[in-house]
Amino acid sequence: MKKIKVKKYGLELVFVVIVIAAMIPIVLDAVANVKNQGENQGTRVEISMSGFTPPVIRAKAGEKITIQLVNPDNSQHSDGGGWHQFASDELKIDYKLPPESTKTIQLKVDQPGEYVFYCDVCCGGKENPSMQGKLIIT
Ligand SMILES: [Cu+2]
Repeated sequence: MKKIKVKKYGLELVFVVIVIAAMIPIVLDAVANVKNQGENQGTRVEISMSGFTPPVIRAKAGEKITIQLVNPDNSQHSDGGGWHQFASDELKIDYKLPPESTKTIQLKVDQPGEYVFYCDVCCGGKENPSMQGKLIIT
């Protein structure tokens, strides 16, 4: 009789462990989100020899857009010396990033539409499709 009771308790324990294990990624994700919001680093955009990651940024018209530009390339790169750029003629912005640097910028775009941004200091410049990205304002 006692043995059966122990076995039942064991099954419940396994169930509880499974539920907790399933919740861990959800909780960690929520904690990470809160942390990111607190630091207000915005959308992370990496600019490297392979282009913009991600190449598309979406935002709402009239809202403050925070973008954290990250240039992971070092100055040993022969093409452009590791420098990259985040520029848009339509948005009238032109930021240049030294090798291995990070820069947080803020924008506000009132007019919905698609705005092309590019890097013109490496890899064939802005004519190279991979050195272009798009800011989509809805
Ligand atoms: Cu570049």
